Amino acid sequence: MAKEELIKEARESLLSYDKGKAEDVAKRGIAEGVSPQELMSEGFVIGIRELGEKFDLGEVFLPELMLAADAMQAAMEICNAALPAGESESRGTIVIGTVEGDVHDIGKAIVAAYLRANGFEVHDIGRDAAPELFVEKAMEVDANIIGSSALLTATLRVQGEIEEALAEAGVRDRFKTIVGGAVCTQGWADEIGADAFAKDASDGIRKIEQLLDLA
Ligand code: B12
Repeated sequence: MAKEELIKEARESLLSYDKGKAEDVAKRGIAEGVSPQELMSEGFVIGIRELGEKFDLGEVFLPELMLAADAMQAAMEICNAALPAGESESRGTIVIGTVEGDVHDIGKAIVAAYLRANGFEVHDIGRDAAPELFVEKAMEVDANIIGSSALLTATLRVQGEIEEALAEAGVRDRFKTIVGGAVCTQGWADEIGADAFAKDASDGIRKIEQLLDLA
């Protein structure tokens, strides 16, 4: 089957909240040589965003969104498992999580998987993570980078609280910070004093490489 057709099917599987179809198309896509990155970014990610727009317009409701998110997660696991293995020597250590009050973790999981595939050591602290947890984990693993994800207007401020928690602990200079998520912008990163903003996973890799002088 043509690549375009598989990618279209990936998108449609989420628009019809069909987990079985999503898993099936992810497996078939990979078996037929479509890159897992492309299947995600051109297929599943576009599908879930289209559904978000429909949710915004009141055309679909939370139960459907939850079903689609479940399907997306299943497909993402299949795609992530097919990503090439990273280099054996770590290129840098990253602590990543979704901020307190926010349960959206699909984007964060994609970024974590891309980072691993690009040779970084990743410590994923999950979702609904308090600012102090980002700081503690970063100190514990002697991270180079702290990455936070926020998808709600109401939880964006927590990314600023991470900056404050780092300053309060007297360790702001020890780490570089990067922020992302649907409602996050470069302007917001500048406002809170984060070192970088990334609009998607590939941009995240690029920005992290720049922050660590690897680019
Ligand atoms: C799926 C989804 C859900 C799922 C989440 C499941 C899960 N496990 O993640 C469920 C159904 C649980 C959900 C719940 C809610 N949701 Co919701 N959800 C979405 C939806 C449709 C897609 C999000 C997604 O997964 N996108 C795909 C991923 C791949 O994209 P992404 O997250 O943006 O990540 C990419 C980049 O942003 C970037 N990135 C992200 N994080 C990071 C971090 C770093 C460090 C870097 C470098 C890069 C990076 O790279 C990623 C990969 O390319 C969005 C719509 C949208 N346009 O985003 C709404 C959306 C975010 N939700 C919304 C809302 C309102 C809610 C609820 C409040 C609904 C309710 N009434 O209860 C609850 C919130 C619960 C909570 N406390 O968190 C609103 C937020 C509006 C706002 N401005 O605040 C949105 C925008 C929908 C809408 N248009 O109204 N949601």
